[in-house]
Amino acid sequence: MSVKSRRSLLLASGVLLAVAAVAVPVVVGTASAEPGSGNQARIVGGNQASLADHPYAVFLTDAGGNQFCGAVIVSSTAVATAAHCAKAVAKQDVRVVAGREDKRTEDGQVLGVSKVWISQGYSDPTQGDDVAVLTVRGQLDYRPAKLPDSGDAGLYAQGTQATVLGWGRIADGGARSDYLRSAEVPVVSDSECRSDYSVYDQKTMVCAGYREGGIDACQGDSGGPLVVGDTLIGIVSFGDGCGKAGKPGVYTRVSAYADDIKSQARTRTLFP
Ligand code: 4AZ
Repeated sequence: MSVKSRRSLLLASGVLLAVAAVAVPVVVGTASAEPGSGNQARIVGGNQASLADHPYAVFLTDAGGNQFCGAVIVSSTAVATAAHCAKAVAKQDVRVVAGREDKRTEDGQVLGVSKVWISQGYSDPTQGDDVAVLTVRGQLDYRPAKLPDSGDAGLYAQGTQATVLGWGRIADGGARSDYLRSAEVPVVSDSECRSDYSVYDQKTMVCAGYREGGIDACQGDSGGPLVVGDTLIGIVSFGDGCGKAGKPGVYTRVSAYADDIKSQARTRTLFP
């Protein structure tokens, strides 16, 4: 593996470290690097997003209440997240927090986890298969995201504008966000992402971001949704830093796992 690949690997394991430190990510933006101007600039200070628009966006905390990852509601009993998030904290210590835009409040609901499914073959975010489904104890009261079907292949076309959501860092190495944030990022072509990341695998990953950087997911956003409308096309997985030119965010390609996620979303545990 190249030095760069190893660097990505280290970065990808940042979330695990972040759990110990206190979660990280969120959506990043720097004024200088922003394409165009106008409303894009609002992401800089943190483009606050509304759960009324994205009710399926949830976050994960450890037993101490520290947010360490994002996740996305896929049914009344399940959330999808990144495999590296599901492995970061023991099942009995994970809490799913839904309906809470501002981490400092007690809004919404906090549910434990009765079952963890991790994609077979997962070893590290840079190797793909970075997806997991958590079955919750009880019922989620918020609307799920839609999963892509065969008719949604076009959503992965280069230039499709997608929305990434999270409570992670608002700058590389910066502070976590208390509020849900969102950013609009275009899908990057497979050929471009392959030249940006030697580890890129177009079957299991999809990239999104601007060539010039500036708008991106960051540590703590891992596991959270990349949507087009209400359709989940990606799950925040890894990247070389946040918002760096030529280093778009890498997401789990949800279409490759939609059947697995759907079957897990139907899971009912009799004695959770
Ligand atoms: C992380 O460490 C992470 N810029 C998540 C997303 C990105 C980079 C790092 C994408 O969780």
